[in-house]
Amino acid sequence: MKNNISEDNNFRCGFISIVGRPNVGKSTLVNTILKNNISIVTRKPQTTRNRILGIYTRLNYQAIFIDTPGIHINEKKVINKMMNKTALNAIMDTDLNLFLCEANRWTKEDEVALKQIKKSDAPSILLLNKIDLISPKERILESIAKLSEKHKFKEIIPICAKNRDSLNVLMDKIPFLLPDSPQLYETEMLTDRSKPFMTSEKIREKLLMQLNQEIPYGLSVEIEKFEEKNNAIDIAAVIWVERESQKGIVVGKNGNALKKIGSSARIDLANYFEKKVHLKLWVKVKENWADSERDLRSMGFEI
Ligand SMILES: Nc1nc2c(ncn2[C@@H]2O[C@H](COP(=O)(O)OP(=O)(O)OP(=O)(O)O)[C@@H](O)[C@H]2O)c(=O)[nH]1
Ligand SMILES: [Mg+2]
Repeated sequence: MKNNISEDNNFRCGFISIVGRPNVGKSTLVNTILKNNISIVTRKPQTTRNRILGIYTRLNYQAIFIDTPGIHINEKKVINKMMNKTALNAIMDTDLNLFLCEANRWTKEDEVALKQIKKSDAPSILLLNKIDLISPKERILESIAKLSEKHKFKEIIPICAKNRDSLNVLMDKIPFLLPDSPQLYETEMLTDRSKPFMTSEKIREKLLMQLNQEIPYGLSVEIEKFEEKNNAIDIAAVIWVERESQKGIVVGKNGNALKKIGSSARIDLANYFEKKVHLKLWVKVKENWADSERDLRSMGFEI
């Protein structure tokens, strides 16, 4: 065992799955806890597509947060089934579930997500997120009363995932909810995901942010080159679309849309990696890739 991994007998370490319907703030919560943007966040539902670990290490414990895709209804394509399965696997194989919902909104999809939570043997804490949007604040108490009847939650905690200060109540409880176990990941590690994966996600984030309607859901980003030098990183990436007609929209008039996406991705990546970034983007068509298990596998999705 490497000497920067604790072998202390009193150490606690475990997995904490963050689950809920799309758009409730799961990735925001992981990023705020870790003080690092390891998981992409947008205003659009179904942003996260994979299981992403956020590793939080303290002197006597290591909490391994699992960010998951939002559990959703209308599984239109294989990718949707894969996303829901990823979330369910995280629920079933964990030490603790953090079940997120919006404090002022309970939908059919929340109900579906709760049904999955009920299948887990692990305890679940209900987090009522986005309390900053609630006024008057007494309304939070009404939500707590209503939701406490739905399941035997270990705790119900109102939070604002965007603001770390509001997470104190939750973070104080975390170490006590983890099993006795040696440290699993090295102290410096923040995520299990590779730099090329983070890069493809940050490019996809810009696509999601800048393109409207349905198109972003038909997009995937594959890194073809990731060469890190002393002061710079050379990156080449392919943006896969599902149909020829989508290609024109992503590229835009005179290539303007793609230029804008490339430039905001480059700035973000340079900040994230703290290096100069050279970024080349191509748009290619792979017919209906999101509905093909084979294509999804070849693009690195875990099915
Ligand atoms: N006002 C407010 N907005 C929030 C809060 N937490 C998250 N958001 C916003 O909610 C939107 C969705 O956040 P995400 O973190 O991407 O949500 P998610 O649950 O990971 O979504 P999926 O990956 O699609 O399942 C973003 O616009 C966030 O900025 C919060 O505490 N308050
Ligand atoms: Mg997310």
